[in-house]
Amino acid sequence: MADRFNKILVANRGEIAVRVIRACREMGIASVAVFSEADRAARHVRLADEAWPIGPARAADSYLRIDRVIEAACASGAEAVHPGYGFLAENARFAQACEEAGLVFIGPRSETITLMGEKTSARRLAVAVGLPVVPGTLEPLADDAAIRQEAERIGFPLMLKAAAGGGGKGLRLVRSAADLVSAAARARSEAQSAFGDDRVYLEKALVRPRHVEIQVMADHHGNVVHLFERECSIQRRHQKVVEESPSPLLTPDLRARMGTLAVALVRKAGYVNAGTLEFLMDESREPYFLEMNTRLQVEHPVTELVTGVDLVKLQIRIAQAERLPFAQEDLVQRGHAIEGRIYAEDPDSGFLPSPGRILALRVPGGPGIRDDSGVEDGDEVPSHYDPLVSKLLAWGEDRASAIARMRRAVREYRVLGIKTTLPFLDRVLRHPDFVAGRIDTSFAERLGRDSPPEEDRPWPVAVAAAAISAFEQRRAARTPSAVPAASAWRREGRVESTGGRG
Ligand code: MV4
Repeated sequence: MADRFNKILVANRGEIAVRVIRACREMGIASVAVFSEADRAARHVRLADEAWPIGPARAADSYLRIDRVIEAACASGAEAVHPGYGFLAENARFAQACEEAGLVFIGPRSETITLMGEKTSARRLAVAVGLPVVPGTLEPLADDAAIRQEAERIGFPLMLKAAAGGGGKGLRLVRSAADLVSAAARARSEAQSAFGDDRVYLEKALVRPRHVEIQVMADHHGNVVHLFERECSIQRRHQKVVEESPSPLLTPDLRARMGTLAVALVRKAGYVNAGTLEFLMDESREPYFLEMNTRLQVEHPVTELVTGVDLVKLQIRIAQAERLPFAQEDLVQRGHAIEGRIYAEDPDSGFLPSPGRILALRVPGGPGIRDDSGVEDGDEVPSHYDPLVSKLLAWGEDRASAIARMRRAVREYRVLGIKTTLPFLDRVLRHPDFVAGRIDTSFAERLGRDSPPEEDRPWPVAVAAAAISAFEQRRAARTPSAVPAASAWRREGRVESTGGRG
């Protein structure tokens, strides 16, 4: 077995940097934060054992600078680097730069990142192990003639996708042959500017699909397990809003089948560490493999809550060349977990970013609640980065109790100073279609377009004004918990208990 790490550099910011630093602390490993000029006083910087500046606020000049992150890692004496998600997490050149600098990249090998980053090579691998893929091409298409020919074979509607893509970038729905060539030109130029690679391929378009993903974990000794699924259909503009496990849609049989196939792909790829296989499901619940994400995902805590496995600690142990401490048969999904993402965005103004200073913060707690946050009271939410500020999670014995806890916690949450998506989460959690599990990838888009009915608004303007004024009085007086604040909270409690549906 390789030596245990003494020090890990966390190449990220916000809630995920906090999450990794916490895991390090629990394992007795020193943590090194890196920070941009906008993040000098950020929570991840305050929580880490040491912190190194890596450049100006712009991510391209700091968190995306491979040279500066590697330099900080070497200078600090860290033995390993945790990339979190986003930024450099799926950048094969970064993983390679770590390998070359003698640093352990906490994730898969750089060649595996390259293999999965090329969507058509991931599809070819999936086909080779018998995973169902959406009908389409297994190679990028050379020119318009090839695109036309393949499109006729596959049939419309279809999706044009960037070979180097992933997420929503370089994605184009094409409804008919008439739109094909112009759509291809746009997809190519979008892919070129986003990935520096203009290759595209085709897939048959699934209508109103559902998005289900399988978490996998593999060690360096050939042991591979899956940790069941996460349902991620509630997204808007390719931003997930609510995730849960188990998926209300999967049967035990389908779950086992998808898990077994996921494990087969991981083995075939020689994949190591944490990964996620994305699937789309059509109305007949037929799953189709889409792509593999070679990182820890934002929504990993829902898997942690139902399996009891700390995925970040497990990632670190695997990177230390330890063996998986359990076999597939030891894993069970217990109860139900739901995550709601809290973004610094204003749902009442088309989800415009809402950076600024957090003037007051009350984080919910109590039975079954977890809050993974990158901020504290008084912190600044910079405008330069992803607007995700926190993830609120609830665990319950079944889906109904998880929903009830989540609803309770969302209304306990108070954020003053910035707008957040908490009111939108409240609406999702109370929507009859969500409660019934009738969700597909168009659910949140539709909900986000409609303005909420007046009686559904959880925090009337007058109550918010009272809370702000109470907060300001409290701050001026420098006395803890003055009476007006307490009564404002109490009044809202009454509104909730008499006004809510369901
Ligand atoms: C699709 C699709 C329909 N058919 N592929 C969007 C993100 C990327 N990972 C894959 N995406 C999609 N691929 C085929 N063949 C629809 C989407 C899609 C989507 C998928 C999951 C969740 C939300 C979505 C929103 C729009 C489009």
